[in-house]
Amino acid sequence: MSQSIEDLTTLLKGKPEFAVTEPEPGFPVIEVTTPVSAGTVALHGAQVLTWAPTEHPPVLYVSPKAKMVPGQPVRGGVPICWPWFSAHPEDPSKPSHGFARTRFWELLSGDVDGKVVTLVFRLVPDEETKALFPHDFELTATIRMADKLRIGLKMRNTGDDVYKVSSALHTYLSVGHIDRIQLEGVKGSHYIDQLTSAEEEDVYQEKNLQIKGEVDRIYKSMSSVLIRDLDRHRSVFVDKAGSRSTVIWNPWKDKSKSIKDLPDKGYQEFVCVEAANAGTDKPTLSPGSSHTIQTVIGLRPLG
Ligand code: TA6
Repeated sequence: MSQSIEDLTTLLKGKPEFAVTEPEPGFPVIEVTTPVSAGTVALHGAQVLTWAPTEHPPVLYVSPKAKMVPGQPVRGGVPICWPWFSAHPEDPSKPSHGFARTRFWELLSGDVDGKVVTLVFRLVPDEETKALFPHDFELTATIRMADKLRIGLKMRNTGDDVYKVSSALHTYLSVGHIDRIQLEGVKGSHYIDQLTSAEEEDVYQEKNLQIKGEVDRIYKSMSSVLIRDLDRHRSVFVDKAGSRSTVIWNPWKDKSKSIKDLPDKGYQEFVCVEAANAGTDKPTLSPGSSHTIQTVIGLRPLG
């Protein structure tokens, strides 16, 4: 259950940069307008759904078939995958990508500082999360919108046992056409190919990456990624911190058809470039310790 529209409106009172809406019953969204950009963030999953600099086409992709149903993942924007990335390592019956993206988070604050607008959300355990993940934690998501989009996820172990986590800021980037983009920044790194999950052998990325089929890879890299988008005559950068792995995913034709909340040709309009702690990059949280993963997304000239 989310905070009520009234609670949220009161919390953000007097700040015209924010507006609270409810695109679906029981699914509040905060609309953000800065002097240089605009976006929307759902209380559900503390999920950034949209963001773009003013007068620019969307930077994030949201499937036109995305469903805003409490407890179900929303296909697009920046889902927060935690406390595990992809399938649960021991129990495949547990929800893929953990539960952070399908819970209502608490809005703690909304602040404006010149051109920068900041929203802070928190998620703490309840009976349902304990059944899935028997540990104590406090998650804080800090979302800053200005001429860039900055999302930071701080994960703190508030319990008295040690545990490992994996995570991803699962960013869906909108592109002009998948055939006419090139990804720079992974050349020279190694990756685990999730499509040949038989063995986690490293594959070497010899060149800049063009998407010519289904791609589902965990790159062992701390580098930024630049997506050169020829149709939109722009580049999109994905910087990151606290992350030694970058996931790149596109479902391509066949999988696009099999994903019910994605149009058959949806694969042509996005690529996921995810700041992650995935594969062998799994932080250990000891009691009282914390780890923060961050992604910063923005535009550059095509160059
Ligand atoms: O990040 C890539 C991935 O793990 C793919 O394997 C695919 O499953 C994608 O995430 C989307 O996962 P979802 O559970 O949101 O359908």
